[in-house]
Amino acid sequence: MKERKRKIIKIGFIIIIPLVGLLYLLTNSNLLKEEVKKLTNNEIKELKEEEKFEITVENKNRKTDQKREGMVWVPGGEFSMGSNINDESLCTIKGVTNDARPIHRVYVDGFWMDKTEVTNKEFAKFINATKYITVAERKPLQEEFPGVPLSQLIAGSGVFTPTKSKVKLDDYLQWWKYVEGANWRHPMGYNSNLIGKDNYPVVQISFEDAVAYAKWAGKRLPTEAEWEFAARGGKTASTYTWGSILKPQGKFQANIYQGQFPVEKGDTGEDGFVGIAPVGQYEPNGYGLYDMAGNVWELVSDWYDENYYSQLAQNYRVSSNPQGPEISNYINEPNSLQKVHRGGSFLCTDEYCTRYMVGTRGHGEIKSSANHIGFRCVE
Ligand SMILES: [Ca+2]
Repeated sequence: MKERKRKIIKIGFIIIIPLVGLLYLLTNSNLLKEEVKKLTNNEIKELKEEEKFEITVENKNRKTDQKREGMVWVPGGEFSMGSNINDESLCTIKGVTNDARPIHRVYVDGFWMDKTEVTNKEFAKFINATKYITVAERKPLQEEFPGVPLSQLIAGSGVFTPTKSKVKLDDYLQWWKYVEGANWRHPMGYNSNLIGKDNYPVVQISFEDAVAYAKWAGKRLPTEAEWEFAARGGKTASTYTWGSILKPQGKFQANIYQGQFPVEKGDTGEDGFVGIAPVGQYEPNGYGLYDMAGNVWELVSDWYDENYYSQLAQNYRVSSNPQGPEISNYINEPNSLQKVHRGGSFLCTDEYCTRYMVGTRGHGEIKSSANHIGFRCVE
């Protein structure tokens, strides 16, 4: 069983860790049998040779007529999307950031966006009003996971569990555990709670939970293109949401991870926080948005397809309001339905998974959740 899990998931989970997705992977889903058009290696090489960032051109129609509480106006416009960062040092997997290439030209309309990730306090209002039950709180059904023994069908979610000693960073199951009873109310399991954490981002949220919240709030999730336009804050080609230097004047700009990963007491909290932080603790970006890098990953509406950027670059000079591919396509887990996640988390380190770099991408299984994944909304 353990060997099978390792074999099936060895690459994708290192990026996002969809632990509930483990259950899905052990079933024989045939949901993704459709052929997706693939570029040849030569075509991809040509696209990459041409790739470059061009200047961001914002729309002029800045809305000032009406304000939205807790939101800022993102003007939209035309920008260069993606990343050409050398992948060798990221996530210890060669080629892992090729999904963010080539850099391609995209236009998005303007939109309102939440200044911060949705907090526990905000999510609690939604739960109180609707009595909604999140995916992690539901007992997985036998018909959903026909290959999984009944004893393993327990409600829970993924929790980062530091290792006792230094480990090789090639198997995330060493530090990610499926914990019974872990959900948004108990992010680390039964023994954890939200006391004093009203202003922390809600976590242990799966895609459908985020969509349900957004609908209740009269909002929606951003597309991946909207998210990246917003995260760049009007800047062109910068590596981070705040610029091109990780620590300008020696000052951290986001809650990420310093120290030995993923060891117990390894997180030194040099940036001010060991583990997750309340929202809005660092300077906002050019649009007044907080925490677009680090703290928690953010769910967006697009399906994940590692070749999507190549397809857009091949088909359009400028892709207008791209909504993502029609269905997910991830070669390492062809039977897993994956959504895009963006921004990295408090667990991202320069040693492992530097996805706080603004153009890079993450992804995770649609039903899964973990204690480093949250979201924010747009309208
Ligand atoms: Ca930190």
